[in-house]
Amino acid sequence: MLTANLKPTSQSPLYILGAGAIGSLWGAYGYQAGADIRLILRNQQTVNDYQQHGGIHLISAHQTLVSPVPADYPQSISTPIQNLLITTKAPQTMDALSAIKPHIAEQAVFLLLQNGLGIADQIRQEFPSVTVLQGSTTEGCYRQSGFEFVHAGHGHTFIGATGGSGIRDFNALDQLAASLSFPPLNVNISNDIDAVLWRKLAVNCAINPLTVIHHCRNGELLHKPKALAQMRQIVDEILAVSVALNRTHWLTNLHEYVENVAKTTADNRSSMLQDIEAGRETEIDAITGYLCQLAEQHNINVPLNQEILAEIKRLSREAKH
Ligand code: KPL
Repeated sequence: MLTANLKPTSQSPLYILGAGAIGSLWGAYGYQAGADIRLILRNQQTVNDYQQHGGIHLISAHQTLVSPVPADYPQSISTPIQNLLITTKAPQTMDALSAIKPHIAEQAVFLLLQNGLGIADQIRQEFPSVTVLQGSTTEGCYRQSGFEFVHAGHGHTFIGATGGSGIRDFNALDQLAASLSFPPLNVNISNDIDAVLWRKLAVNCAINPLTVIHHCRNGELLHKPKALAQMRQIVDEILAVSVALNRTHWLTNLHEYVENVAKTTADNRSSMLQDIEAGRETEIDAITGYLCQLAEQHNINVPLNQEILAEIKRLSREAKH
């Protein structure tokens, strides 16, 4: 049962772990809406740099918002963390959480908003008394530099309780969605968040690594015959895994869905392409790696996804040198 409310109040602020594009988007609009928000940055030096910069600068079509959202680093947190929005990249999540572990309230509520799957289960194992909710967003936002972000396109955000969370209290979820809908952001609840997350996984498996391999923007994948054929094979392999998992009702028109995301985000450089170009670790393990692991457990062949997993790991090692 969901007992706590992930609602920013003066007694329990909304902490945001991971001040990348999505965390900063919620931080900036939440601050503008008057919510009590605190960013958790990596260390004291990052907080100093952030304060010198004057906060988050969020550029959109109409304006540049400057939001001096209060920021902490793990050792400076002074109130127990009851409400936590986690927007770190998947591979950094467990380390970031372990740095703030002493401050996490026993009955805290976490909302995980990131690409990839598999992290929620790791969090539940490490923090068994915490309620872990999950979400998926198609808000388009990217980092221009340091603490400057561009809100490039409006999208949809769904949150919900996954099958594994055991939560049934949809009223509390509704309130939570409303309390995170800082204008112009719009958060809705999904009664089938597992399906939303699985479809997003398919999008990320079929688009992100291929933009790295073909070194192109999302939309260009549709105009390169080899890339388009690979996209379709990746989705076919996901369909085979879904059938083995009995998740066929999640998959209506999956090919069209994935291709449509490539079309509507045509000018985007995928997050994985940006990670590789910046020499950062990618989310491949939580995306294609997660799929390959499930496939192995169910004896399903996913040769192209396996090949792509190995290739991205190789390119990622190369990019770091
Ligand atoms: O989620 C994305 C990402 O880049 O991580 C997509 C939907 C592919 C948009 O670029």
